[in-house]
Amino acid sequence: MLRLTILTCFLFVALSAAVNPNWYKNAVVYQIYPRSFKDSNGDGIGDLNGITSKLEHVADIGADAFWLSPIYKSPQVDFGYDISNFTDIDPTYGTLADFDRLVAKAKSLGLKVIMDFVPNHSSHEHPWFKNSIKKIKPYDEYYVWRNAKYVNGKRQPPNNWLSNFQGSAWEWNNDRKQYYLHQFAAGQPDLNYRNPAVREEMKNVLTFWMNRGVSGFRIDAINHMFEDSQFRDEPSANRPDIPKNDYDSLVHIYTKDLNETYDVLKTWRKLMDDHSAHTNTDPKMILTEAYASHELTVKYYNSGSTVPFNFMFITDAHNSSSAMDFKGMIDRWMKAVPEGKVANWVVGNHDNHRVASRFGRHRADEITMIAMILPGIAVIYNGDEIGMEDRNFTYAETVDPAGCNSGPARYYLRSRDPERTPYQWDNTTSAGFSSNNKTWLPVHSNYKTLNLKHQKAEYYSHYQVFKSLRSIKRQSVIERGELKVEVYDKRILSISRVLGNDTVIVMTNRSNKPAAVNISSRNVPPLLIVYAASIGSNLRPGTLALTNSLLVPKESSVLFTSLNIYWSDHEN
Ligand SMILES: *[C@@H]1O[C@H](CO)[C@@H](O)[C@H](O)[C@H]1NC(C)=O
Ligand SMILES: *[C@@H]1O[C@H](CO)[C@@H](O)[C@H](O)[C@H]1NC(C)=O
Ligand SMILES: *[C@@H]1O[C@H](CO)[C@@H](O)[C@H](O)[C@H]1NC(C)=O
Ligand SMILES: *[C@@H]1O[C@H](CO)[C@@H](O)[C@H](O)[C@H]1NC(C)=O
Ligand SMILES: *[C@@H]1O[C@H](CO)[C@@H](O)[C@H](O)[C@H]1NC(C)=O
Ligand SMILES: *[C@@H]1O[C@H](CO)[C@@H](O)[C@H](O)[C@H]1NC(C)=O
Ligand SMILES: *[C@@H]1O[C@H](CO)[C@@H](O)[C@H](O)[C@H]1NC(C)=O
Ligand SMILES: *[C@@H]1O[C@H](CO)[C@@H](O)[C@H](O)[C@H]1NC(C)=O
Ligand SMILES: *[C@H]1O[C@H](CO)[C@@H](O)[C@H](O)[C@H]1NC(C)=O
Ligand SMILES: *[C@H]1O[C@H](CO)[C@@H](O)[C@H](O)[C@H]1NC(C)=O
Repeated sequence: MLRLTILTCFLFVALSAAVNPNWYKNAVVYQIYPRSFKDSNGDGIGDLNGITSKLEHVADIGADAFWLSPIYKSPQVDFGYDISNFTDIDPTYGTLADFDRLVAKAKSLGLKVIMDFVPNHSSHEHPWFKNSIKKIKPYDEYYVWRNAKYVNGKRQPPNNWLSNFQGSAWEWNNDRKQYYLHQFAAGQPDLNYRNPAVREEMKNVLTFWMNRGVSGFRIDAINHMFEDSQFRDEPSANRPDIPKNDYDSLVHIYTKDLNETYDVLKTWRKLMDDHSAHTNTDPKMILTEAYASHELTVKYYNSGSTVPFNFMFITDAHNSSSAMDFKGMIDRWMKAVPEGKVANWVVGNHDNHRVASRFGRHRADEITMIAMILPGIAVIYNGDEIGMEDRNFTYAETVDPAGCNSGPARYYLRSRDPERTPYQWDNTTSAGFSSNNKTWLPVHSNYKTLNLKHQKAEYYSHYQVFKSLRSIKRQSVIERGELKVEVYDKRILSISRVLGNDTVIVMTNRSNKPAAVNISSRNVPPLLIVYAASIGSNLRPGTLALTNSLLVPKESSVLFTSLNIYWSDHEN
């Protein structure tokens, strides 16, 4: 008896330590925006202990991993994307000990932690930059310094490059008597990746966090890492409609997507693979952010990225996209994913308007539905699982530098505050986000009815839809089934997955009229069942549907499955 127990224990340990090389292939990755997730100390700003206290929710909605927007030490010029110490936690969010507790709890819930990594620049308050200004070795060449150009005796930046946050990308430093490059805020000097010492420093940063239990990195704006070594002027985009100092007024051929980026990424992939091999842990996930062309995005796959973010549903799809447009986009992506790699579908993030606001409230679940039944990884922004919406901001309320720097006439085109408001947990003070009634960004006024607690109590809500989508994503038909993307009646987008007798179909009505589709001549069972439907469609889960007249209510989406799938999911 004792021997059996020992044997069982041994087996259990052996099993739990087993590496799962495929863990990410059908994963849901959840983005947490720490400032807005949960405030534990009443200062009105979210923090690590707040996140730790809410990890049960992340596990409940079935995330496999979550990525944290930056929590590093930072003067918060760009809310944490300006880092003054890459191996420390900002006191606003907590301490390294808090971080260790967060990782331990995540592990106990089976969740992997992914850190945001902001390699292109540091804060101007980083000791490296302070030493670089004074030309103290080895820091003198840690940043991109250039001499001024003098035109008619007047000091000018070395070239015409523009910052993503408007205006010249060069800032004069009066101590060093040179300009430094900043592709974002002036408080975010770009690191010089042509310097091997900088590349080594950044590898040490990655190792520091992996040793603390981190399972991967989301690499911010990776395509801005290198600039032209000859510092040539960028050509005009010929856009008379936008101001001359707007980032979009130039074509960024010398400051974006340079080939050297891919080589650095390969060295990071190797570093992470070696770490996993030494520690006998699951492969690390690398997510890369690059608002780049389709072809370039795909190049990141071959340089070690697990998830070169597919922003198709953010940048290409919009409210008025037709069923045919959707089919075109999805087919193009599926074709581009290299053999052996997995597709990914980003529903939303902290830099873009919320999905419920981009597509309209009644379509809040549509993109998630599509993302969850397509093959590969779904990336979800916190709050989208309950259909949170953008909040309107006045210029005076705006705090995002991208908005503030654009001025009162244009701030709303650039500001990312609307999608960053605090998470709506319940209907108490500040939506349960904070005990403080004043929060760093105001809570959306709709929180009394739009909140997690309310939706959990409802029979049918965005939360319930999300849960059922997560549940179906675990089925092998989603993991391995054949994919077909079709258009019926010019208006209905149909995405189906078939594996043996298992059938899953999402039908989405891209028009404003209801439609009945007859797909009985296709290779599908004659009888399907409604598994989930858009909130507001009045279609109840469990309703039977004949394949020869599938009703898709106006402006909504329905997820049908074969009966065997439905029953296998509902029997317990
Ligand atoms: C960053 O913070 C760590 C604490 O984790 C500290 O030991 C280190 O000296 C700091 N590094 C710099 C460059 O300030
Ligand atoms: C970048 O690499 C590709 C091949 O991978 C090559 O065709 C191209 O010319 C390179 N671009 C530059 C500017 O070197
Ligand atoms: C999307 O289009 C529908 C009409 O089809 C409209 O009612 C709705 O307001 C639009 N939503 C957004 C966010 O533009
Ligand atoms: C937000 O502002 C836009 C543009 O001014 C307006 O159309 C919209 O109705 C506003 N929404 C809310 C919820 O106030
Ligand atoms: C807040 O929600 C609770 C249920 O969670 C409900 O009983 C109560 O009436 C709500 N209060 C308001 C003001 O909406
Ligand atoms: C916030 O709380 C303070 C103190 O309880 C109170 O005086 C104030 O009116 C409240 N403000 C709002 C907007 O609820
Ligand atoms: C499909 O269903 C039929 C009838 O129920 C059954 O005979 C067959 O074995 C099933 N096929 C698979 C691949 O499960
Ligand atoms: C559906 O299509 C099939 C095959 O084309 C046809 O036989 C059937 O009559 C159609 N059913 C309806 C209700 O239109
Ligand atoms: C540089 O920083 C900006 C602003 O935070 C960010 O958007 C961009 O992606 C970063 N680039 C790299 C290569 O990290
Ligand atoms: C799509 O929605 C429109 C209006 O919202 C409706 O008229 C049309 O019948 C719907 N199509 C289907 C197939 O349900």
